[in-house]
Amino acid sequence: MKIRSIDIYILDIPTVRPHQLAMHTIVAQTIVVARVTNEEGLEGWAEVATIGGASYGEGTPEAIKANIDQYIRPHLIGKNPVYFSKIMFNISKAVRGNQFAKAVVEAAMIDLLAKGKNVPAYELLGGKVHDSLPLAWTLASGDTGKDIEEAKEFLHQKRHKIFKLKIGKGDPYKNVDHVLKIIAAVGDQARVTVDINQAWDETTANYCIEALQEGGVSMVEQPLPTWNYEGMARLTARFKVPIMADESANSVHEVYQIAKHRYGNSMALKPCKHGGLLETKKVAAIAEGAGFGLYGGTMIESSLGTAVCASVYATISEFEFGTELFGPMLFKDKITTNDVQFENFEIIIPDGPGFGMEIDFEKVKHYSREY
Ligand code: MUC
Ligand code: MG
Repeated sequence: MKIRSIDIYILDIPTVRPHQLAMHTIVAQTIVVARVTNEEGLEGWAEVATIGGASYGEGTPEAIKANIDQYIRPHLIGKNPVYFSKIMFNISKAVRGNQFAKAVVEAAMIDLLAKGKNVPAYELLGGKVHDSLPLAWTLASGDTGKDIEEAKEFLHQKRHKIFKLKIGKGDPYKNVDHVLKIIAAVGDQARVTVDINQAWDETTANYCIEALQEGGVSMVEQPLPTWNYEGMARLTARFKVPIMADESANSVHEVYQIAKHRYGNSMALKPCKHGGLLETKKVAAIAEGAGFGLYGGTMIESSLGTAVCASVYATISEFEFGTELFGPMLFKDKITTNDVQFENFEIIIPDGPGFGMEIDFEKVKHYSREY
C-alpha cells in the first residue's frame, strides 16, 4: 500500500448568499482539495478551506498548494499511509508552519488508509464518542431583518438552535444593538453567540462585551487581534461570559500558552489550523486539561472537508459549545455524490469508509482552477 501520487486542486464554489465577516464577505468559497493515490489505484481525498485569501489568516490556497507540491510531496511518495503518524512527524521536522497544507495531506492519507481497510476514518482516531453533534449556524447576511428571518426559519426546520453572529465589521455599538435585536426575536428558543474575528481594540471590547453579557450572549469569540494575548486574559478575568480563542489558537505550543495563561477560557478547534487530525486531538487534550470548553469549529468547508472535521470531532468527548459544521449548507453546490446528513439540530457523523464521502470528479474539475 504505497502512495504513488498526490494532486492538489484549488476550487472556488459559489455560496447561497453573501457571508459577511469582519475582514471579508464570502460570495464564492475557496477550498483546497487533496487526492492521494496508491499503487493499486485506490484514492484518498480530503479538503481544507480558507477565508478571504490572505485576509483571515496566513494560510492562502495558493501557498497551501505550492508548499505541498514543492516541499511536502517528497515525504509522501513511496510511503505506506499506515505510518501516517510517522510521516506527519517527519514532515513537521522538514516543513515549518503550513498547518493547512499538513492538515489536508494527513487527512487524505487517513481517508486512503481507512478506505483500504473498509472502515470509517474515526476508527483510526480512537473510535467515535458521538453519533451526532449539535450544529450552530452563522447569521452573517449583513442585515438584521434577514438574519432574524433566517434564524426563525431554521428553528422551524429544526436545523439550528445555536446562532453565531459575525459582528466585527462596521460600528461596534450598532452591532451590539443588532445582536440585542436578534436575542429579543429568538433568544427564548436559541443560544446566541458572537464572533468578532479580531476586529475590536480592548477599550471597545470592554464596553461592548459588558452590554452583550447583560443582553444574554452566551459566548464571545476572538474579540481582540491574535497578538493581544494579555488583553484576552484581562477580558477572561473580567467577564462571566466565556471568551473563546479562535484565530490565536493554532499549534499545540500556542494552545499550551493560551491554556496556561488563560488567554481565553474556551477554544474553537479546527483541524486545518492545528495542522491535522492528530494535532487536533492533542490540542483538545491540552484545552480539556485546562478546563476549557470546546467548540467544533469550521473554516466553511464543503461536504468533504466537513466530513473530515466531523470524523475527528466524533472522537473527542465533550463539546460545551457544540459545533458549527454548517459549511455544506452555505455552498450552492458540492463535489461529492453523497452529502453530510443533518437532523434534529445536529450533524450526523458519516459512517461510510474513510470520511464517508464519494467524490464527483466532474464537479472537482468544474470548479477547479487547474482545469
Ligand atoms: C470563524 O472565524 O470562526 C466559522 C463560521 C463562520 O461563519 O466563519 C468561520 C470562521
Ligand atoms: Mg471564529
